[in-house]
Amino acid sequence: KPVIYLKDYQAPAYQILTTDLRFELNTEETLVTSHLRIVRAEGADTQAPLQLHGHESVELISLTLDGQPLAAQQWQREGELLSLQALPAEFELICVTRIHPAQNTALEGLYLSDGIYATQCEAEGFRRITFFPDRPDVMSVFTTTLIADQSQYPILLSNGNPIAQGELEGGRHWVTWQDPHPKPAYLFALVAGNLSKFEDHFTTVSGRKVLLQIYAEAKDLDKLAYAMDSLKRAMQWDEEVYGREYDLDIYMIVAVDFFNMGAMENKGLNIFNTACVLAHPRTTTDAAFQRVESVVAHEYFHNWSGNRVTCRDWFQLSLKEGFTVFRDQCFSADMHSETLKRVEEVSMLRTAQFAEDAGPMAHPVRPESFIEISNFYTLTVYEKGAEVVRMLHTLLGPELFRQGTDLYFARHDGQAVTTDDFVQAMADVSGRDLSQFKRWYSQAGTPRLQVRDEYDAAQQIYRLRLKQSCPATPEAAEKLPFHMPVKISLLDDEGALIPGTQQVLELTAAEQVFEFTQIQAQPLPSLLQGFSAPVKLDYPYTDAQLAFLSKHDNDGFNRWEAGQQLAVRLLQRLIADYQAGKPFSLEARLVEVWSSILEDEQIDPAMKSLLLTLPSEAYLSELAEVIDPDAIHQARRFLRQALAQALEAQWLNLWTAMDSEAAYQPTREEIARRSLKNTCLGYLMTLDNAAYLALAESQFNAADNMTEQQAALMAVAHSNFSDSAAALLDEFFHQWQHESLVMNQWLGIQASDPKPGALARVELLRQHPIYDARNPNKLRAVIGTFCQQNPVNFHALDGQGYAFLADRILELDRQNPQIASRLLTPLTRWRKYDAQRQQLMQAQLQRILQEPNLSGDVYEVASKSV
Ligand code: BAL
Ligand code: ZN
Repeated sequence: KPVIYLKDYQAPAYQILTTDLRFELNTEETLVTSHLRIVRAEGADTQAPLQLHGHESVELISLTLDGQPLAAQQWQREGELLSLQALPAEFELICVTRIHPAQNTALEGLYLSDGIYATQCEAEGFRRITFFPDRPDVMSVFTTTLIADQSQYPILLSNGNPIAQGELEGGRHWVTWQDPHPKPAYLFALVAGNLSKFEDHFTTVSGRKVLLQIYAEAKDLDKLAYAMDSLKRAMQWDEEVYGREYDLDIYMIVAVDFFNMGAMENKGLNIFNTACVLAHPRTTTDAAFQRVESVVAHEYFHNWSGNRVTCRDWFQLSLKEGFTVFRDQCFSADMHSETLKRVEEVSMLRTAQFAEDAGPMAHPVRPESFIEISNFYTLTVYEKGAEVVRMLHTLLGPELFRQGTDLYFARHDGQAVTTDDFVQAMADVSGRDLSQFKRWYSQAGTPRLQVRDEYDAAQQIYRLRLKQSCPATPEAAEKLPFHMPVKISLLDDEGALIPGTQQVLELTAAEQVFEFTQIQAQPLPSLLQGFSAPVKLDYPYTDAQLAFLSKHDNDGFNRWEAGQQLAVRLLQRLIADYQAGKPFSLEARLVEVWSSILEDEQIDPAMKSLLLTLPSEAYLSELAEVIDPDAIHQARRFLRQALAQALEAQWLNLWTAMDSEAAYQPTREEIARRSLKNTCLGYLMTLDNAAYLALAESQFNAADNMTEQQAALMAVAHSNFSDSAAALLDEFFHQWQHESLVMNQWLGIQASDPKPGALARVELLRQHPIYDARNPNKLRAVIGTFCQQNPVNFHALDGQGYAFLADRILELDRQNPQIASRLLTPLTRWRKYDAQRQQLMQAQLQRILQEPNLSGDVYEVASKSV
């Protein structure tokens, strides 16, 4: 496949006014008839060909132009393009194609998920259904008729409103749907199956009553209430916070078990991975409840940020994704806690996105080129893209930002636009020059922000010297300075905010000095509050200052951050000790900090749980110059165990205090209580003490909810009590074997077990009857978890983990290239490891590249990585 460049963008020569589709769904094949009304775009060359996209799997049955079969010399099919020549300015094209959904294992286009027909058309799946200009800047009004067997497929859904239906001979029936809003093909969807539904209503701000329906298999009907509740809260939030009202009479969500992504925002008919919609206290953890809430909201918010205003081309993907992630982040923060949410977002950004930005697939938020667009549904486009929107919000303030989004939606409603258009709306309402700010969209890499300070006691002047730089990334070696909002406060020696010093410094030059006058004594700076820019901060805090800030910082995020950085330093010293062959020892300072956190009754339990959680192995790996998976694992394990031992009575007291007989509730307070209880259990279980094994088993047995049951299972399964681990895993299996999503947890807990021999255990899991190598959720639970969340085993020096992953990639590439390419990520990070591992990982990448018919997806990632 060729490389596609942003600089080559050309507006389409033809627009599609209307698209009428007719699907005849049969067991062996599906016949698709598309009837398009087409006009040449104003100003386009009269000789311009019409270019339709069609995947090689689509069989072309017939093509008719204005009622006449198309002459052979008038069309040409080459690769994915079907070009039509010598066309009138306006015409009708009828195209009949045959496709085979039952054989579609890639899960792009139309496929069967456990007997349910479903589609996934973003980014380029529609071309697997019929020939069409499959690009987001071609928008048309769709009318869709579905015909299928009535008993097997009683429910037939597509975008928009149902306008007609009827029965046919032979037990078949049909339904026609019409979507009045012009849309690109990537937002098309259909669903056919035997589904049950959960219904509700929402009355919009202008008084329109919208029918809300969530469809799932009958057995899951009791797991839909939370998604429905989340949807209604999201609809109301978008009216209140962004002034956005829903625009159809019906909003549908369908849950399917086979899905490459989390969910998809098809107009009026979202299709969801069951993992992002089903929720029930008995089978779903609190974390998964929150994920359901945020994904439901995310897809709903796309109705404006993505559907009403869409992307001109796929380089602009972050226009809708970065903005919509920012919107869903703020929604979740409003529903729960701003600080907790921010800690979660930053943790993910700093571990996974920073690693991506430092690796061979690093790309700007608005990439310049790609081979396969599905490789660019990345943390950079999504999460860093959201940080960029957040920085605009910080720079403009909430009122101007809202004026900016109002202008953006009003100006571009019904259009396909660019990230420049988004920033322009912000510039227009604020009167600010944001041209330098746009470098956040065009330059990849994580900037480094160095801060140094000096205090002039005689003049009572305090100066902060900010210096920024950005490492080279594949698209550019030299980087220009970013426009960076750096939120700060100055604290006095009691920890109180020095009046007037909380502000947003705007760093625009490579180096800049900011001066604060009338500062009566040397202050302590709290820097980058709320993580106001996605950068790596470097300021020489002492351990004592970090301990102080962890108690007194006026910013909740920075209180957490100070404790984390203190733990990071300690862990880094332990890692160095391990590498030097020195015995581990526990430093008193961390014990004191942890002890005071444990005892502090002012700290909310959710925050306490976060504060007491050590930095992850993934974050320590990201910070390391050369990743030593064994040293990182052993150091962290030692510190956890040492803290458990040093503060044993306190962990147990707190576990007891957090234990409760009360029935499960999904409230903020109860989520916090369970989280802290599980954190305490995790520490206690590191002690290899039979009394705590009994405690964990009692928590497992007493739990009326998955959050406590699963945490207890994980603690026991990963412990050295092998017999108990096996017995509990078995009990859990028998309790939940009919719940596919719970079985994913069961698989994941085993795949992430750091004890030796993990690969052999993973091989057994792959043979287990509940495993299904065609189901992306199962692949992620076993292969994804082993390769990404079990570093000490995956990176074993015998190289078998690497060979295992390469084997899986080569198998999967023929079946589902998107998932294959996604799972390849750990091998692409070889440069961060020692010479021996580098060589082993590279050898596997080379092996993959030698495969003759590699998909564009895997080829792009592997070739950019070697
Ligand atoms: N548009 C793909 C799925 C999502 O980001 O919502
Ligand atoms: Zn999205």
